[in-house]
Amino acid sequence: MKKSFLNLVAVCGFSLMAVNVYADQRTMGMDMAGMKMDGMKMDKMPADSMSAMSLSDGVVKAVDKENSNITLKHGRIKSATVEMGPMTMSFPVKEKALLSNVKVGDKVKFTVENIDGTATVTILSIQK
Ligand SMILES: [Cu+2]
Repeated sequence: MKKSFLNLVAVCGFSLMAVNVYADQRTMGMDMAGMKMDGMKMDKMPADSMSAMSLSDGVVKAVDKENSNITLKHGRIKSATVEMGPMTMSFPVKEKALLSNVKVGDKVKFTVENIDGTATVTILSIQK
């Protein structure tokens, strides 16, 4: 349930929408008494609801599909959970599928979030 919820937020990109989905899921979770999920959801929520609004610019320097890793020369990053200046560095991606169409040299817009202490690319879109 957590995974599909995160995907939905990433796709819809509207924080208001995300809050509504969150409210529904939370109610549902409480109805299914005994499911211990409220604390986890509450921690995750602020980052997810804001991530779509904080895209950064980057240029792809390397793609490592096997290890779900991408190297980006990036501009300033300021997402809900990650902030850093411009540099070239590699990031793990949240889902392998994010790398399916991207090539070295592509310009991208992306979002990085702190997932379990690691700056991870959660949204990646290729700019034409
Ligand atoms: Cu960096």
